[in-house]
Amino acid sequence: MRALLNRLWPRTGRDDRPKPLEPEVPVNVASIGVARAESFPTAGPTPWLDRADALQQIAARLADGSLTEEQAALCRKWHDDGYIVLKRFFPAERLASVWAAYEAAIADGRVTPPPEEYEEGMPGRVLNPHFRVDSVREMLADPAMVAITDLLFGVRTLPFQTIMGHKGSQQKTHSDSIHMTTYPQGYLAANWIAFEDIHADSGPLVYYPGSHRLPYAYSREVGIAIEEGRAGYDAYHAKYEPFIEAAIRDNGLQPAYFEAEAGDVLVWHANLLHGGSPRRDLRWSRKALVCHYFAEGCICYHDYSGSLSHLHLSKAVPREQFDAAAYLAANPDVAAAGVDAYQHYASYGVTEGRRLRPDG
Ligand SMILES: O=C(O)CCC(=O)C(=O)O
Ligand SMILES: [Fe+2]
Repeated sequence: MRALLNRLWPRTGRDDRPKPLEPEVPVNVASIGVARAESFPTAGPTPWLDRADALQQIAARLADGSLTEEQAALCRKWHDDGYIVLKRFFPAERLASVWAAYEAAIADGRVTPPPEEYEEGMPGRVLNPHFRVDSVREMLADPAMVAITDLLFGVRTLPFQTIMGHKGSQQKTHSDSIHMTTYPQGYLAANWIAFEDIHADSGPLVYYPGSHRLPYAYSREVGIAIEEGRAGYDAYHAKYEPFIEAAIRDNGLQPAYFEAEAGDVLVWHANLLHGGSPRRDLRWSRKALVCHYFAEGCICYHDYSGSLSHLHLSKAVPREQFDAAAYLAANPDVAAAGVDAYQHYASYGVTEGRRLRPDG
């Protein structure tokens, strides 16, 4: 699959990539006090594969040669079901080396799994290990992977957040839109990478094909006040989770389980319902990395707590004072990825504490 994709998207440089998103109604992040869905205009653009004419658009792009058959098939699947599966996308050697680097980072204390009841060889899930482990960051920013998210949104996408873990999360069914919300709506995608063959009893990822077409359910829709969202997750469990369970029941949605082979990737839509199914046999591990991407140019926030993403809160050096050559010299992986230096810096270099110059 990966070889196929590399042929589909040869690395000819960043100029091949689509442009960043341009919101129809621009919003200045500095003017947003409480970042909840209702604080933003109801304005597009809607992602191209969520529009009513998406299938005609796919056919037209296929006909004019701007999409290959393989790309068109991925786009149709995304439109119809709200997810795609990329079989054997990452080869075994890559998985092994990234996992070994992650384990080494746990062993030497660079990465600290949350304290929880100890299970032999199975520490808890770690948020954003890519801040500390280079090979995880490279996997998040993998050009073939980002080419897929670029295709699905038709605009340039940026790697954003990672979660890595040894075992099933048993996380209740949800849409990521309440946790990683975008303005305009719908410009978030996640990919779930299996690091081993996933056993049916390990608590595989569960997802509901077609659920991406349900109306987005934000805190407002489920009656969670801003004070409740800021106080912790009680209201989430009491109001959001039952709301989603009822939506599944009322719409007759059927679960599917990602019983993946090592290296398979499932990419899900911003509004696809998913979670971690119950671990039926606690002896099975479920090694995986989840990577989240959003469209460059959108505003990313946390509807539940009403806060802007860390990406918008940083005190970044303005573009006029930024020395791109020095930044690329200090960060060779960014230079190798061929991305715009300032965009990289502003979007996540700041929060990762990247150096601006080789000497400082
Ligand atoms: O891995 C899982 O069980 C669920 C992960 C998830 O929901 C997420 O990362 O958004
Ligand atoms: Fe999620």
